[in-house]
Amino acid sequence: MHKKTITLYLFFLIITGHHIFAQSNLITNIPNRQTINLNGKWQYIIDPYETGFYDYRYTERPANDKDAYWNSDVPTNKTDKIEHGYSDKYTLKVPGDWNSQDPKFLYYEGTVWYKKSFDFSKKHNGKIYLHFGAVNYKADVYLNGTKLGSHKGGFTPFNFEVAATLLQEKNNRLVVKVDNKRSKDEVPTLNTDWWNYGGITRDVNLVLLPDSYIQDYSIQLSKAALNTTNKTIEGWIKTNSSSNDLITVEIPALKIKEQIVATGDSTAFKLNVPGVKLWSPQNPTLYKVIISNKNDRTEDKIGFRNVEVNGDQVWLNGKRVFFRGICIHEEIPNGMRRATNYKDAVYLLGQAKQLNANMVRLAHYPHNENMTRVADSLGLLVWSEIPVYWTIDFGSAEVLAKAKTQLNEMITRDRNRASIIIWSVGNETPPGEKRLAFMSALATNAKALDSTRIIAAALENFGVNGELVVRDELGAFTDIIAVNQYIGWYGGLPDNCRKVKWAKNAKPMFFSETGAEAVGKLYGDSATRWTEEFQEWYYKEQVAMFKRMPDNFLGVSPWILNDFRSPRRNNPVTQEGWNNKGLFDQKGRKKKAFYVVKAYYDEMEKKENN
Ligand code: GCB
Repeated sequence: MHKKTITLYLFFLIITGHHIFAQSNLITNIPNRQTINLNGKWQYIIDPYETGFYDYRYTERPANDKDAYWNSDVPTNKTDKIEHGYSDKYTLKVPGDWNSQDPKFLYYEGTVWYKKSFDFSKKHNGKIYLHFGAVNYKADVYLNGTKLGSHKGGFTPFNFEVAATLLQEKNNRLVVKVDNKRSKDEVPTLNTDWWNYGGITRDVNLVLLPDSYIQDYSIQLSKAALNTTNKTIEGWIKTNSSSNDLITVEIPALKIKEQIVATGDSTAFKLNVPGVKLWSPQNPTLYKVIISNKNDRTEDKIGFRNVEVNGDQVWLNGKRVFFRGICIHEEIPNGMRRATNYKDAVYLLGQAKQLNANMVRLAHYPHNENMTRVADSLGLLVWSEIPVYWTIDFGSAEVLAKAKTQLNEMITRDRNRASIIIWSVGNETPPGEKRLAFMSALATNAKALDSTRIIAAALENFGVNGELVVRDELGAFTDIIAVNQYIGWYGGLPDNCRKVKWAKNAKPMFFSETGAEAVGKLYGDSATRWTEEFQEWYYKEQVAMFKRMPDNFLGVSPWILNDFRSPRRNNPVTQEGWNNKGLFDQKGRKKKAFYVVKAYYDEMEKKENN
């Protein structure tokens, strides 16, 4: 790069916070686009030594190396020696993790090559993208031997443009090298309390678009709208080109049909919507919104609501809201697998509804898009988080860039989901100077990407100073003080809650976690750890403490909805690879503690309605 260009480029990086790997062309609203779905059975090769990628000197194989696993495995003549092959003997379901699909994958961390053959009718005039909902963790993608690109980050979407000339009518060979090895300088890092499910865990689609198309948009209720009788919505539309496009925004139920002249690749607009019904947990009204230009048309369902921090409270649509929350991992315990599809989302969020929750914390990474879309339609408020968890390498600029990329991809995918009210930049990161610089940069970046939502991080540091105070400096950069506390599980017994008095601080205060383990159907007296009675006691003491919280108490999201898999949990009697803090057990049965939390939530709901 020319020196001046480099300077300009670095300046661009600094002012925008974007990293070189950030996807500038991420296409949103994929579920409602014209697509060719590539889910289903994919052939695979398990490759722990990465033989398909490196030769015996551990040098990356050249593009046309016949031993590279992205190249054809079909011999052209009988003397050919080919030492790899894709076969119907070895297939994996996409979307899905590999761990749950064959016992040999249970603990596997490394490379698996996926291959899908597909036909493509060449009738499409326009642009073609290959879109992945997510691949954990690194994906190298090859089509008919040509590398389309790579992506890192196990929980966010990415897409590559596919030249029409690369596609053939029959038997296209799509190969993805998936590597889920953990690494010190990735996000998350080596250390987590969840299963490192590998694979193409979300949908794969070819997206067919015209040459000039609607790439992305933001449509929200205007911040000021609540104080006026004349409500407005505002936002922007991003097309793939900056040509003078005429864009139409329609909301049929509100009798809105407005034309907007595009003024660049991102065009702002504002519309009066006097009769708009606001989205809320009680009435999760969604409107059909159609955005089109001469050639493209995309339809979405969007809710309009306002969320704000008002002093030491959170307000939703101008009224105080209390979070009756619950934390959720993207996992179906009964199948010991990643949750992937619409049915899974309905199941998990249905469990949250049974608890009478109005809020879910999707821990500790962005969940699949079904979750946030179903949350929209069920009226569940959502906390969405990037996997900046525990001991990330806070001193590294590259790691910060990776975290920012994931933040950007999370927000880009989901900024039109009314359910999402909180972007979280991380969980239980240990205080220190480098960490504060890292985490505050993320919080600032999140605000810059979306100033309409609450920015949070789950903190954990509190100490006694007469009263319990949260001592984390990161709290100065977040809109609420969210803290994980396990008083009565980690250290002491549940009645320790009685000795505690939490100090009031100037911001809304949320317990982003609290929990205790219980083995489903293990009964005993409440003083015996691991029994359902112990967990029940824990929650009784916690609830009594909640009721004594200062009046800036915003609510709680207990840890956790379901028992979940974790390789850190090795008690051979009570854990065996499970973290059993669920309110539902491994088989989906309600534990006794479920009813304690539910009763509290029923009471809080009644209070809110009075
Ligand atoms: C926490 C973590 C969560 C763990 C949980 C536990 O504080 O945020 O990821 O799984 O505690 O069970 O210890």
